[in-house]
Amino acid sequence: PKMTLLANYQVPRYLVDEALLHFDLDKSKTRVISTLKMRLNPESSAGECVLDGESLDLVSIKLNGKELEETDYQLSDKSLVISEVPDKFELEVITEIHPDQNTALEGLYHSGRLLCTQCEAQGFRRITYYPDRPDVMSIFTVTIVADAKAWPVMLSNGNLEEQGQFNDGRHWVRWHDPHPKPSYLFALVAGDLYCQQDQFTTMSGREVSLRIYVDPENKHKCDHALVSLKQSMKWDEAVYGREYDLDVFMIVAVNDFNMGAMENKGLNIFNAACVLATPETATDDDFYTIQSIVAHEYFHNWSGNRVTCRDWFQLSLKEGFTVMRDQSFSADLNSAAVQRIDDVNGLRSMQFAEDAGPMAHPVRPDSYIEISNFYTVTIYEKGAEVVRMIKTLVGEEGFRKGTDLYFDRHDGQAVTTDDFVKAIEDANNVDLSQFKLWYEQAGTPELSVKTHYDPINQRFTLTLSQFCPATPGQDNKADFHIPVAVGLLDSQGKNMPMQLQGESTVYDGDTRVLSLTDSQQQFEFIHVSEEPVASVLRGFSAPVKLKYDLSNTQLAFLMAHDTDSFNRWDAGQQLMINVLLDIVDDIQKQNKLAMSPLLLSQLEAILQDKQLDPALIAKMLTLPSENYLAAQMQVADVDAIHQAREFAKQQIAISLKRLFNERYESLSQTKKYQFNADDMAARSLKNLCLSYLVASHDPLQIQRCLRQMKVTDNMTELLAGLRLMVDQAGPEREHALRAFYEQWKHDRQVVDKWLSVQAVSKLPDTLLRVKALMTHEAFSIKNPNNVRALIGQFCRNNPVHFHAKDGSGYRFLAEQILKLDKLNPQVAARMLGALNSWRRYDADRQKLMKASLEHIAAEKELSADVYEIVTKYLA
Ligand code: DPP
Ligand code: ZN
Repeated sequence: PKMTLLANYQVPRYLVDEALLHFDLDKSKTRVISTLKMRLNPESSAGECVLDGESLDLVSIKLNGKELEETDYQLSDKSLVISEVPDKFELEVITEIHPDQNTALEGLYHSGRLLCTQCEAQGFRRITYYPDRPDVMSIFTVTIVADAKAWPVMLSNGNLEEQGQFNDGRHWVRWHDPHPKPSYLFALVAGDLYCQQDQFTTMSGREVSLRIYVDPENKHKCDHALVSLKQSMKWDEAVYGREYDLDVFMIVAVNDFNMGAMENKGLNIFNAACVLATPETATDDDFYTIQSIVAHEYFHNWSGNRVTCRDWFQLSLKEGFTVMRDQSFSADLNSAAVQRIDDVNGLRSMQFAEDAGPMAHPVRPDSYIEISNFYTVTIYEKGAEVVRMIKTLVGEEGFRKGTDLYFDRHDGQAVTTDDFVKAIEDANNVDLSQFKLWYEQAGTPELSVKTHYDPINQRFTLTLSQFCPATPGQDNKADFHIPVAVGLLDSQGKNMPMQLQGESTVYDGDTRVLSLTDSQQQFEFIHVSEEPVASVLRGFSAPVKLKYDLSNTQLAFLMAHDTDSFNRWDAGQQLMINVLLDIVDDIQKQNKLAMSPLLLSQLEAILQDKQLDPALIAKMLTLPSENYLAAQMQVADVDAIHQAREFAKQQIAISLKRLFNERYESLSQTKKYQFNADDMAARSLKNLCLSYLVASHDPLQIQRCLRQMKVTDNMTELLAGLRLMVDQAGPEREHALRAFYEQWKHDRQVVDKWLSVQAVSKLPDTLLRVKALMTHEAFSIKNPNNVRALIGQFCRNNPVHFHAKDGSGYRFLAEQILKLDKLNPQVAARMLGALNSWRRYDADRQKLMKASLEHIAAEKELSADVYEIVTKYLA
């Protein structure tokens, strides 16, 4: 497989002004007639015309109406090259494809009872020969012909222009999308689908018809997504001034889907799990995620579709920006503090690991072998942080001015991250040239903080310094421009006035943003009447690792008093990490274990706080995950971490049992399920209390858990109960699992949860169970959601069993990857991520993991997807 380099970018030689596609749809053999109106790009010069194409049966080619001879073109398994073309021409290519044999789920494929497409990034070339790159934008008109009984609904992008019947039982439709778009945004869906409709009136008064298409058995599951869609449309008008631009907006739910969802113009296609929900079948987390994914895909209509990417190295142009937009949407509609905590938690546990490992790459990468491997947490989540920092630097209003200019200047174009930054600079008259290193340099910078208080002169000095470790291909890093939000707290926990040396007035506000641009800088605060505790990196103002040696007492102080809710939570997390790592140390030294009374008293105070949002209480009482703890150690000791966390959890449970009990009972009054911030907060705290009560190892609490499962009206509480039950060996566990399955076996979304909870069980026979479940009727290795629920959860979220000392977890993963690679390379490559941090474990485990990686690498016919990752891991 070969490497593609950003440095080799060249403009396309031929452009496509119009693409007329005709589909004769059939499950096993679909005929595609593509008529392209092409011309020489004025920025290029004439030469051979290269079209991408993979897994296609070529039937015929006509150039300006004349059939081409085999000597006029060269065909390979990746392209069709026509040696000579005029400057302006019409090309007609007929191909045949086989949707029911497409297990990779790229291009046109068959899923359940429907046919659908996935074209991002390079799936369109599996439908027809085409310059399949995002900087070729064309106007698409799509005609679909198929048997009317088998395929009653036939959809594509844009507006429906015409439709009709033939008298042989077939029917046809024609869709026209007036907005020029790259091929990756093309979509087609056909099937016997139920449609739920609604309406939205845009800010300029246009009526848009909203439609969600689902399998008929899911017709009761569309309400939440429709509400979310209307919320998104309204929010994008209010916050970014962006209005929708077609008469219809459609969403289709599909059971077999590699990603979460796809923003095809006017026709979003969703993984069913990311759109369908009822209180009985989906948890609060599902409702929350669905709201944000519906928003994300909708927001792409501007950040991605109207203004798209020049090439795939610019992927974060649309993804980073759009994630940042969906995160602010969720923060506005729900609890901003909880949203920030969850975003940062995800970033630290996933992206920091990626940035510290063998696949580390910049937000704008400069090379790839397989672009599908770059739909990463770095492109998405770190990319979102980078855009968020820009907003922090230019302020809310300045950011809006910048995005207005960006959308205005580049509407209908395929552009770069440089163009994005330039628009913000031009609108605000600022220089972001140093800041742009965030796009170019990989790795997580470390931000070190030192403080000094001079009581005589009442001066407080904050010394900030930065360092970024080397990453593959980047040994030396230049200094970043890091926005550091700080506040100073007095001994009462009140924010103190801030005035820097050289400033004539006191800063107006509790938090101010300092810009660190050198490797080390001092910030001198004057008129500081007592020694403060500095609250640094408030709201997590930059994606860095904070090195700030606060004592446990100072952390406890911030945990109790910081007015920045993110930093308040984070101080608690740091305190927990300190305590847990001490316990790990005691385990390694075989010392007697003890729980920190300081942490216990802090947790007690939080649990008793009646003013604090219950959702925040739940977050503050949640111990850092085993994976995140592992990332804090030089050599990750999986078993000791597990033991330490279990020990701490039990100690907290026993000490605070009365309070957990009271809170649980007070939150238990039965109330019909509603998805709103208050009720969600109450359920999250209630379930957290239950998990601690069960951790106290009091058998009565198991009964309480079973009772919750019995009386509840919603999946949030039912699943929380089941999750706790799967860690309890015995007949009650088996009964609970069986009953759950019997009740829900008709529902794929729920069955995936049933698979997941079993995959993350702490009980010793978990791997055997997982293997057995792979032969269960509920599991198919061809379904990505099944694979992620069972294999993915086991390998990523069950560290003690995945990292079993005998290597059984690693061998299991390798075996599954080799099997999956033959079916679906994207899913196979994703699963490999579980071995990303393999060099951070002890020598024995490293050896075993390496052996599994080598076993995979030895396979002769690996996909480019798996090949790229496995060779980078072993490099
Ligand atoms: N469907 C993916 C997303 O929306 C890729 N564009 O992020
Ligand atoms: Zn996206």
